[in-house]
Amino acid sequence: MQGLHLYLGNKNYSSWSLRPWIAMREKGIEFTEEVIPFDFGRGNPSFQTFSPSMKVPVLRHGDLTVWDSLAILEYVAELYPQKGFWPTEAKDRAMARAVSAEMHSGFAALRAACPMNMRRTPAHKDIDEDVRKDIARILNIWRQCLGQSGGPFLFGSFTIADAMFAPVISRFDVYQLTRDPMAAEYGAAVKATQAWQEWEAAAREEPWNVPESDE
Ligand SMILES: N[C@@H](CCC(=O)N[C@@H](CS)C(=O)NCC(=O)O)C(=O)O
Repeated sequence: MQGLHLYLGNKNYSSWSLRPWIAMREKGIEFTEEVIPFDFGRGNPSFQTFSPSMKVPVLRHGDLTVWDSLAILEYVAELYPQKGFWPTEAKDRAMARAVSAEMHSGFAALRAACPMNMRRTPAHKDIDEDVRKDIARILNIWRQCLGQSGGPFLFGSFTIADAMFAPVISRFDVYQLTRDPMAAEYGAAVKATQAWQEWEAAAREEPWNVPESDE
């Protein structure tokens, strides 16, 4: 089998890149990676050499190109069925897919108001009602999943659902969006993973700054 190659945006800012990366790393999948920094405002023209959508992340596997975070995660879950990317029980799997899809297609207000910026010095940001609703919904999802599974991850062990919410954990921290102890405990479990720590260390080392995301 040819190797998996993941194209990523800046680790500090690219929430969609974090999702497949953290799951693949946490599950011990071998892959090579390439960070292609954004060029905000103009878009990065070099994205066109590997990304049909001009966005990251992109997974290259031989002659296959997969250009969407959730599609990448589904593909690696199929390649490595024994790795537990999804929960083993069909009902848990259905719920994990539902919350992952909800994250993938939703929470636009939170994403727009609080872009991922792992290096941001934690400080409270004033938010509007729409962002408040997004936060409340995310907390409900986490409470329901953790209540059913018993934690420490949403479905017991680390799955794609945790990867999909990983950027939210960073946003909750750096914009100080909640004091909910359940969220703090769940966030701590994800941040304690080797994969999170590696990603965050790399994000802190990056030389690029995107001023509009640094507010
Ligand atoms: N639905 C896509 C969204 C990908 C996306 O929006 N990526 C952003 C970075 S996090 C991007 O490439 N932006 C560059 C641009 O729009 O020029 C996915 O899930 O992968």
